[in-house]
Amino acid sequence: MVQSAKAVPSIWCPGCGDFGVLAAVKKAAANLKIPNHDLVLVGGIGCSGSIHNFVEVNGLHALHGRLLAQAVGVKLANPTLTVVAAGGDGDGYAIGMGHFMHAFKKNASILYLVMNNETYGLTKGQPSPTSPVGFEGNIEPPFDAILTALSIPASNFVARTFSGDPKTMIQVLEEGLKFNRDNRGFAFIEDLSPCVTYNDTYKLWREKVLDLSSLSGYDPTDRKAMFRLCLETMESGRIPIGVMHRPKDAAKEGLELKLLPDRVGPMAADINLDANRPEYEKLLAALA
Ligand SMILES: Cc1ncc(C[n+]2csc(CCOP(=O)(O)OP(=O)(O)O)c2C)c(N)n1
Ligand code: SF4
Ligand SMILES: [Mg+2]
Repeated sequence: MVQSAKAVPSIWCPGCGDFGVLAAVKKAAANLKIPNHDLVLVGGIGCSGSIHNFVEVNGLHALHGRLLAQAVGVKLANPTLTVVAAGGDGDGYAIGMGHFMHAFKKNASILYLVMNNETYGLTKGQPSPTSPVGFEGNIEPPFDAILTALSIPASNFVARTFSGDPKTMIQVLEEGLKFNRDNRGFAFIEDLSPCVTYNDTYKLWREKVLDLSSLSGYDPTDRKAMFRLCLETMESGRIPIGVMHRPKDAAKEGLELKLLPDRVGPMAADINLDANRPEYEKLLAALA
């Protein structure tokens, strides 16, 4: 159920990286002057997925791993809304993996914000698809969402941020939201958001993150070069952060424009019976 509710006090552990994300979302929305009633947060299942309860906007608590389908539905119902889907690495990259891959191809102008803490925080610290080998008995190599995003040749915005660097997070979020509001398509931001209770990676990540924009040859419009740069950075033991893909041109590729060229979703469509009767008769005739 979509609800516009008063924010409630957060249930997160003190120091959780998700607080940085919450603050950055509020700040980016304020900087872009997005009215609260035009912003919809669709939360996944997990600690991170409760983010919509802590900010006074329209909120929807989705099914586990199905937040993208529900966020795309909200956008297509009313394309004037700014829609942010927000959840965890378990929600997005395990049960939600099928939807994750297709979201890049569908390319609806929504922002998907994954708070990656490399664990299932809410269920008390089991390994997730991004956990390193050895974490809580994990024997599988970790999955990298940025490399996956770069492997799909669609005109998306792709970036990774770190909760320990709020200034950059706000800038990147603003760019992603603007990308959506210009109907340019899907924006994916993975935030490295430590779970201080079950996997406190603040110190490690502070040492390991490397902002790719500081490197020579950095060009986020060149997908191939960025794939190589990310891979090489990871092979050198660092974690790449920054904007990893930004389409060269400003084409408006959002799914909502392809399906609703006049930008009127069902929410604002004229459902008056008489006005729609000729179209209805035409449909019936085509079926005869
Ligand atoms: C269908 C279903 N399967 C499993 C669960 C149990 N469950 C709740 S949250 C969660 C994973 C949470 O991990 P993540 O998405 O990384 O969020 P975090 O708590 O780390 O922010 C799981 C497996 C569930 N709620 N529903
Ligand atoms: S368990 Fe971890 S992810 Fe969940 S609120 Fe606490 S610190 Fe954050
Ligand atoms: Mg998690």
